[in-house]
Amino acid sequence: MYDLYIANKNYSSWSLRPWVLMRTLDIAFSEKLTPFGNSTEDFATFSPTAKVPCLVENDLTVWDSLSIIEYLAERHSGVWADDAKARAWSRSAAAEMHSGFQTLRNEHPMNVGLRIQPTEVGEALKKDISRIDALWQEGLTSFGGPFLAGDAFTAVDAFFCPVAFRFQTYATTLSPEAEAYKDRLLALPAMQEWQDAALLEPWRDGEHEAEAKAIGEWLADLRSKS
Ligand SMILES: N[C@@H](CCC(=O)N[C@@H](CS)C(=O)NCC(=O)O)C(=O)O
Repeated sequence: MYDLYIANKNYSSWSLRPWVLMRTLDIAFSEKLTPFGNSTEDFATFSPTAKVPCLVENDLTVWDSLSIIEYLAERHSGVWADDAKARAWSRSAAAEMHSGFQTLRNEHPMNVGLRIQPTEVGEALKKDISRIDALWQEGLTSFGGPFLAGDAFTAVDAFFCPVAFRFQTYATTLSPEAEAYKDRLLALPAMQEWQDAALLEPWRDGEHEAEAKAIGEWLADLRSKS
């Protein structure tokens, strides 16, 4: 049995990747959630980088969302597409997401429960959004959809699940194809489960909240008040 260490579902975009993949592929795990804000030392008790996500299986610790997903791919079918071309494309797109889109990460952080009207969307952010839109259209067109690498949800979709929450929060304008794909990700049972849990979380992390306040007008805060 795996232990998957994650942080708040409302904020932790990196945690969502392996979580949504494991849930959707029915890979059993025990969730270990440590909220932000206690101290990073908490994360250091289970993670060598003091960051989440982190996967533990017996005496083996695997850290970083990309290596967790590759570890799972060695042990479970369906993590990446069966078709070699779709698999190569998926790894390229996932790698691009893993190491890029810094402006999107910084300026439109994941905050599942908020709906925000951004004060401004600068050129660098527009460039990140339009590249993601183009990537999504390319995957859907090349491999036939409804997911990026074909008819099944795989790791490349998991890499973009946090982006779907970001686009929902900031009502990002997308092409019709990308909009439909975003809605498809948001409607997945695992994404609904993550969102429902995020909305019920009682914790508010000062740094994440201040970051969200600076972005623009809060149109709605759907998180539980208690
Ligand atoms: N590249 C890492 C990034 C992990 C990461 O930055 N995680 C954030 C949470 S979403 C974290 O643990 N932050 C705590 C900190 O930086 O102290 C991955 O893919 O797992």
